[in-house]
Amino acid sequence: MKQETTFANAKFANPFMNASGVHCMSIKDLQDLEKSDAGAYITKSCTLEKREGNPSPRYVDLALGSINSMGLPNLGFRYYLDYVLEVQQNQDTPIFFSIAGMSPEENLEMLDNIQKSAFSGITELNLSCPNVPGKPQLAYDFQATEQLLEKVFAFFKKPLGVKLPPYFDLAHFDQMAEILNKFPLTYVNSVNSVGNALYIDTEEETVVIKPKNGFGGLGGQYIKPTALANVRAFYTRLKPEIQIIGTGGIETGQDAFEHLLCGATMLQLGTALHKEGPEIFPRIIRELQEIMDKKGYKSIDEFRGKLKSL
Ligand code: RRO
Repeated sequence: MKQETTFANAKFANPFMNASGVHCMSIKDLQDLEKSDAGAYITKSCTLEKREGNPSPRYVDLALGSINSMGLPNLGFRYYLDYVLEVQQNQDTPIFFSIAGMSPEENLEMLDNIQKSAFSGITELNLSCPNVPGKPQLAYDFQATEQLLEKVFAFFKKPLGVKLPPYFDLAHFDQMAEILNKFPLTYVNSVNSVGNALYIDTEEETVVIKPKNGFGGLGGQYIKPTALANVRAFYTRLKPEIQIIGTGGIETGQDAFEHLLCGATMLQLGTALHKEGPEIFPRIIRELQEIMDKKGYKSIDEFRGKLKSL
């Protein structure tokens, strides 16, 4: 298999998966992904207690992407933990389990539960939800991020990745990479949506989503160059044991190829999966394969991370 990918010491048929938040809220959604051609899939970021999230409209597809302020709606930690414990019994590839506590303490409590459970998959700690009013994205606070990771790795021994927001300054890449390199992280997932964008309906002279007066996370084509920069910046700064998941603006085989060139190992689809549904997976696998065949690449390892400078 030409797109076979080794990630977190496990083998996946291809690098494609959903981004947490898209098509993964309910067991029905997750079963659709399970049956699809996706190489892996991840659950909706959860909190200890279930949450309704923000008022609708809270997700809008745009010509070049999407804007959302979902506000972390989810069915609660236990719902997803019970689900992943069940599916891991009948599935060879590890499942990804996303958590996004409203406080460091809540994250620590969920991680403690995961550590003590029989869960054998991969945990993603979301440090970058932009949409909960009054709760800043944790990973923009470098000191708080380091303090949390110190507490986490004092007891957490299972594979763990962090979902990061986009950064926009080389000094911030340097500082965050220096912090992340201190810990036995399995991976870094770059990027979450670009927080607090504003999209306007010119005709109506209004915003397009209700929460936060229209401010929401931007995804899709708008953010691909920012996502690629973040993948590349971390790939070139992190120790090689920390793998990268590339997320942001992946809609075609070409987008996937570019993320892989920058150094990503797994690839997550958010906006494009929301628009197209799980049928996107066979299409994008085919498109990536066409590019690889044309260029004569027999495996992704032959070009991963090998972006050339001028
Ligand atoms: O639920 C959301 O509003 C949300 C989350 Br948790 C996230 O991590 N990223 C995003 O764009 N939306």
